[in-house]
Amino acid sequence: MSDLEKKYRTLFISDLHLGLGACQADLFLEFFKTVKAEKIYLVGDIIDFWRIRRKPQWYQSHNDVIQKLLRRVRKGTEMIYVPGNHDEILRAYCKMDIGGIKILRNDIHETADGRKFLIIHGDEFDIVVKHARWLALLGDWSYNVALWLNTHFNWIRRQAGLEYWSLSAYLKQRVKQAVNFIGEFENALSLEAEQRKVDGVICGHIHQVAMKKIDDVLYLNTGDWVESCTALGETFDGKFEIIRWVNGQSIIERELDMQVLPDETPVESVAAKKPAIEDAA
Ligand SMILES: [Mn+2]
Repeated sequence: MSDLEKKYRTLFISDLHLGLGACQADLFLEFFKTVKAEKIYLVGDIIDFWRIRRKPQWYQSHNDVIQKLLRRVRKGTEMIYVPGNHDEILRAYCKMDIGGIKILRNDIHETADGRKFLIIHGDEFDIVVKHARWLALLGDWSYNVALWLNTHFNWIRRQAGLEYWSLSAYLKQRVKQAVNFIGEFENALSLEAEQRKVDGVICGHIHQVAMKKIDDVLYLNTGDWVESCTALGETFDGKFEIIRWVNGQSIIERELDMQVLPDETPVESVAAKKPAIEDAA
């Protein structure tokens, strides 16, 4: 059994949506057995309180997930919970320690190689993303107004008994525009990292796993456990890995593999790798 375990310095998980029928809790449990970590970040939407409030779909496997997480804490794993919009109720308890899990509104994580990453769920930028084109025309101040609105607009909606407006839900309804919105989301989060003078951002929310360089920032998205079954790991040398749980095993995409950018590759080595006859395939 133990030879199946992989140990990470840090593990990042988001968008489990416990309490939602579509939550892949069983697959998560399978995956979780195979990994260990010194520190685990829960990057929001772990418990789907919206769903629970209306029509809970809570299964034994959902209890098991919570118990397995708490068990790791008891065994010495440091655990930090950065709530998202579906578990925003926990945002009222920031800086509290619940069962050994520390709740933070957002955080800065330092990797083993000394880089700093902003840890944030990402829904904070929903309104900014939806109106990105207008905001670009209106200038800098409008960006801050939109961030402010994002909190208050949804507070008003909640008072009116309406659902939280969320980008991720919106994306699913507007498939054709989804690609644009994902791009805008990634840009907004990267800009935030840049403004906070950190090396990158680790977020969730849009259920789109990613590891990409945007300008000087490394944008990382943990994905989700509703559709894609993905997580993010930091190795002991401070590099990131996207982990996709597919057919009972982890398919890994390493940060080291994406480091070689075309314009940094010496011309000779490109030429050397290129087959003589290009249309051979
Ligand atoms: Mn979310």
